[in-house]
Amino acid sequence: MRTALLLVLATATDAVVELIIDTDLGFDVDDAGAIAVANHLQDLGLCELRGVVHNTGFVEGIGAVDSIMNYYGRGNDTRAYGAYRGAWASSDDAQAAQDRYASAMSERWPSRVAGAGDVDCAADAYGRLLAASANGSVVIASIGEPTALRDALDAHADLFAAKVARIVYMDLGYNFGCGDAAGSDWSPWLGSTDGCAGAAAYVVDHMPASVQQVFSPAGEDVLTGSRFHDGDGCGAGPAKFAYETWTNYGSRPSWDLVATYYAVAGLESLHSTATRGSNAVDAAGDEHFVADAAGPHLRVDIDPAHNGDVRLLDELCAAPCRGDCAGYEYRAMANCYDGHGARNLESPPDASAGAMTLAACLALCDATPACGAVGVRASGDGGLVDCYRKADVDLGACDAYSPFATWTKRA
Ligand SMILES: [Ca+2]
Repeated sequence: MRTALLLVLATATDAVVELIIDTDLGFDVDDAGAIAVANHLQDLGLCELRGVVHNTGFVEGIGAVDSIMNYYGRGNDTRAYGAYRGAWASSDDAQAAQDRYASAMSERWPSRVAGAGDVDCAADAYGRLLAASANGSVVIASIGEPTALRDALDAHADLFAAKVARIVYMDLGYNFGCGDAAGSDWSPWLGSTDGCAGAAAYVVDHMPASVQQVFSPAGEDVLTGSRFHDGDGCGAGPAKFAYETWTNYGSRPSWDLVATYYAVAGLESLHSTATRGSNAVDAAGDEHFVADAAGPHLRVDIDPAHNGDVRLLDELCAAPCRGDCAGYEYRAMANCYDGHGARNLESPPDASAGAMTLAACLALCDATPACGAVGVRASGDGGLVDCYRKADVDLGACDAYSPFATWTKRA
């Protein structure tokens, strides 16, 4: 029997996480998913995405970042961006290898950033973003090679010590080993490791002791993308486009989405456990983690029994929010209607209130006295949803595994 997946978002904590994402978007697609997830988490009131820094020599990478941010209504301040401008992954071959969806994305979804030259260099961007943040408030999701981090740490170690509470690295051989170069001077994917070699060891060794360093190898067995294609398909926008393009309508492990989710929702989210220890990183980027209750580092991973439940990330990418959804709780694949866990409020009862943004649909529910939830499904490919207001919702009695999702008002 197929088990219904009714997934609940992490409960909001008092502190809203001030998030910076440090990404190598382009070669792989999970960076696009991670930025979409962060935008959804901000829509839910769980974080403030202060900035995004791109960390390879792929010129168009930060423009694709801006396409995603624009889609979620957050692309209007290019000072929130930075881009690495050194040698790493900057050759013509490396540019081509990293343009798996980025330039096509920027053609379809507008970006005011044509390339790395339109934004500050990464170290300067870190300096400005950190200087503008409260002490001890910033969490960094490092989901690429730590080249920009190395440059920023070299220039602004004092700001890292003062402003950064935690950094969550998606580590392993691709990111810490400069595109799987494994200590050689050549990545099989991106060519010369000039500009990247030794960056991971430098960053881990030089990060101020006050910054909690967390290593997240998780996500290999959590697949993202299928929700875009199941049944009627869900969602819209540039992240969906990136997954469809990169995976050829398949799915892809969720390393960067998991690390970004941890950065916002904490290390016990996603059925995960953090182990304290000491992680020694050598010049090749190889890691040697030793569990130690008094160690300075944390390594976090998902309970393998729950990999399927972490499909939540897929749902976040598929459900277009784009606005303030903080007063509502998301239930994936729940379809509630007359006789099936809810009372329909539309007229006629099975009609839709119309196609609109999810935020507009929730606002419509707020303005309707009896409304306790909305059911939504993707409406066309413009990022809108068909909106159905509901009363008297009993989620346990709703149909599951449908193209609908239900957002219930928080108590
Ligand atoms: Ca990445």
